[in-house]
Amino acid sequence: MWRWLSLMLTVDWILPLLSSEQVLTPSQVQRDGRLLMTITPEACYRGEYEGICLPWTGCQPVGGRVDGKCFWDLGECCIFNKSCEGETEARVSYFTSSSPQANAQGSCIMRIIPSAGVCQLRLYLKEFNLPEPDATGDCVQQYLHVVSDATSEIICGANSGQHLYVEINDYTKPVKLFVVTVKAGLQSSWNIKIDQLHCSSSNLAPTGCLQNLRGITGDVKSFNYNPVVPSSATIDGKPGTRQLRMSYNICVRREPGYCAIRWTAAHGATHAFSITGIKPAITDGIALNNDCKNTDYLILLSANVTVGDQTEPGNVICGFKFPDQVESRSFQLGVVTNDEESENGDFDNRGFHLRYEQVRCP
Ligand SMILES: [Ca+2]
Repeated sequence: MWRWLSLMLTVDWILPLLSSEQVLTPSQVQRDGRLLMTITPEACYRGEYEGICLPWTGCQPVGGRVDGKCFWDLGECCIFNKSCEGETEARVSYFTSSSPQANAQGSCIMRIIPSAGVCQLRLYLKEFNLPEPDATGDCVQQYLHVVSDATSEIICGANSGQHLYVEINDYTKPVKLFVVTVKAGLQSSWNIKIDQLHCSSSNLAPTGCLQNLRGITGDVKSFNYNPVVPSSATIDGKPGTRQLRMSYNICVRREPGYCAIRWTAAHGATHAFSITGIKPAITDGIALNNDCKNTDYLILLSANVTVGDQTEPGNVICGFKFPDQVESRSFQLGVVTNDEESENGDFDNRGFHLRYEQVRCP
């Protein structure tokens, strides 16, 4: 309450938005609405959607949809839910496939206008069901293409529950989210929550981390991970890969008093880890270091790899079975899925589903 009151007392531009007697010019509404969305911290929740609590009449002029009252009925809960050709400046918004044009051939575009001082977007894929990549990991039928002034990422496949951070160098440049549809007749669906993260936010991911995990324990899946056989086939008829052809870093936020991370296969199953096919050097499915040349692999720096009762240093991990455990003093997991796979040595890659546990300092 005090926050809102102090805003009302100290910021005189809020008063026109609370008064129905004054008529605002469009530019005033635009400017004041933007300031409101930037500095008013109150969130409101309606079902599974997060909105921003704005003073009366503050929502519709800035392109939101009013969904009930908030803040002891002093404000209205404003939700920014957009689809193709949508644009928003809101701190929290959604990009969905609700438009009839969503699966039409061509591009369905959403533009995010960052507020002053925004350094990153966090995209949470609440729902994300697009076609799988082809047998080599390229997204060819339909994909999400995220473009900021600092980065560009392409994602396809089934990725509900995944997230990614988007770096922004210059907040005056919009970030564009395209869903590009190449093949007609798809029935894809998506609902992406977009959070604008201010440069001073404690929720920022470290620079260079596409994904950022929190908590002492947790798990992580590769994009489009699924333990069943991939649907795409290679030219010799073997199952292709599920992994997207992309290289990125997964970071874990280090909790106070913890010095390392222990990584294991998420459920001990055969298909919790398969990022490389059968190569001569890989007999039991586990391969490390130099045996991972010219293939896809994970990087865990300052790590010890344990298989059975043997523990040895290892930083590069590939194959189709994860070691019993890998303990790393780094809080980053590098994923390298490039185009250097050996011919005929790589197929039926289902990706990875790993569990991590932070290890207390000695
Ligand atoms: Ca592979």
